[in-house]
Amino acid sequence: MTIRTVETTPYDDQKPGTSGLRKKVPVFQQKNYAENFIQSVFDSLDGFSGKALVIGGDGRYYNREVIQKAIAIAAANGFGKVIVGKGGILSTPAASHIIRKYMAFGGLVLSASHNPGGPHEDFGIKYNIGNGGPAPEKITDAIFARTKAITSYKIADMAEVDIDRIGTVQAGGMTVEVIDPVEDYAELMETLFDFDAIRAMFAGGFRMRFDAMHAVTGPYAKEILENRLGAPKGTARNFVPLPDFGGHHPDPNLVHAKHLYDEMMGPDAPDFGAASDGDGDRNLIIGKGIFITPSDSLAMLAANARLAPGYEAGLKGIARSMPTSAAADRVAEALGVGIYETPTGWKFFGNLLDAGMATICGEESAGTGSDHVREKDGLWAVLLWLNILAVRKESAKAIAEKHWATYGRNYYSRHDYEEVESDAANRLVSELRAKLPSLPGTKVRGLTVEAADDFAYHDPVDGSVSKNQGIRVLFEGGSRFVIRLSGTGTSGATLRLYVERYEKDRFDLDTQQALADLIAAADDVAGIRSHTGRQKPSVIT
Ligand code: G16
Repeated sequence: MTIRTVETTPYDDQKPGTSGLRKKVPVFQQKNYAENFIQSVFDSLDGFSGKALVIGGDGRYYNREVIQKAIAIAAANGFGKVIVGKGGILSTPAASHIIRKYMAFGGLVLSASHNPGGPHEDFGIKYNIGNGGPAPEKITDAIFARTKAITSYKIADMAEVDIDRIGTVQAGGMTVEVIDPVEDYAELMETLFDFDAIRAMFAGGFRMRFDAMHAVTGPYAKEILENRLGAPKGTARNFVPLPDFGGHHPDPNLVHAKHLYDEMMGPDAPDFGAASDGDGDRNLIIGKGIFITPSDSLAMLAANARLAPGYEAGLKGIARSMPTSAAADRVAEALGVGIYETPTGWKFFGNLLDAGMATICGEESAGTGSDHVREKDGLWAVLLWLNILAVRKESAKAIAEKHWATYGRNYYSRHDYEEVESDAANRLVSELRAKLPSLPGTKVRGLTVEAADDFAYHDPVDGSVSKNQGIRVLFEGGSRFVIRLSGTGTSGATLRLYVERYEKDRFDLDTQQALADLIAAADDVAGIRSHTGRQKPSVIT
């Protein structure tokens, strides 16, 4: 086997964001762009010689090409084995599980998550470490530094590997094993949930709709929901993964999964509706007649987790990202377990999970998961809900209403201003940051500011500090708004405004009306409309 060393020039825009490097496909198609990044990943790691690397993606456009490049670069760099999902497919949580189960050194996850796919849409590469989770900042910082200095990459001269045939072959001087992407993951789910109880619920006529949005969860949902749990054929919709997701955004929210929402609010709604995103780590939960926000879902899952066999022993703790509502905090308090507030990004949960400090984690951005893997997991959240519904024998709506009656309700919404001009967005943030010291004690729209800061996270496990993770303005009485710039977009800047208000007694208010004063206060304080030139957000969830 010949190894070629190819000279290259660095790109200056390969900084990994909230979740790996995400760019438009034509950017990735530039000469050596993917090669540079993959080599920079390997150059930032130590001790992988002879070890296994997992490679898989969400099947989006350009997935197959980059998988072949990654295999050849891994071979040239001395990996002993590559484990690839058949067809290049592995959902992000399944990739995390495979890394852990087969004790691989790490993995490359090729995905741009919920972003659209296609020749002019998004692609992404993320490196996950041996615990199965996204690389922590010290590794992503090293990768970025390397991308700016790289002068060559190594690649094996080898024929393309047939990734559509399950089995093991020798190629490029290493072992390449092509695996069924679903089997291991489905087995893991069977160890966590009461499949008999869920099967009995379906047998009793329970109706569910799962929208895979033509993305990676389709084959997982078909196998688990329909084949193993006996849900009627047709329960999983849009289950064939397509390279362009059928031309849609595979983003399970109220905008891109509006058809599901409308069905669930309609007169003949099924009992339960759910959807997952491009790479299978996000989830949308809609009961008959009720949308459950991701923040509420986290709290409700945590409060009821003991009903599932995998969590019978109780939770060690709960972790949520800072912009996620405090609904889970009240559950943690009632359970007498720790609650941890981390920056946005699943990578920040890794240490807490590894240290056994948290069992369940969640984010407002439709991500929920547990210590079974080190990624958020869309289908896991759906199965935990099904397990809870099967045991409690109540509707999702009844469960939500009882939850609020017990803990109170955190009205919550996120407003996204997408593709804002980057300079304008940065100006808004820096002006707001400069204002922070003068805000406490002032009154806006009848609300008194109690505290205002730029969130900094002190990791309780390794002591690392992550600064500037989102601006918080907290009002007396527990309401707040948070402003931060997204780290996952690929064009311009996306400004996110998160608003939250806690109510002890009123649970039937319209969310946007309940939050109207706070939304107006955020605009007064931050000048969102004047800076962005937008009169309203692009997406409200
Ligand atoms: C990624 C991260 C999440 C984060 C989300 C949104 O999710 O894994 O932790 O909450 O992005 O991040 P941002 O607000 O910076 O856009 P995914 O599903 O895109 O991989």
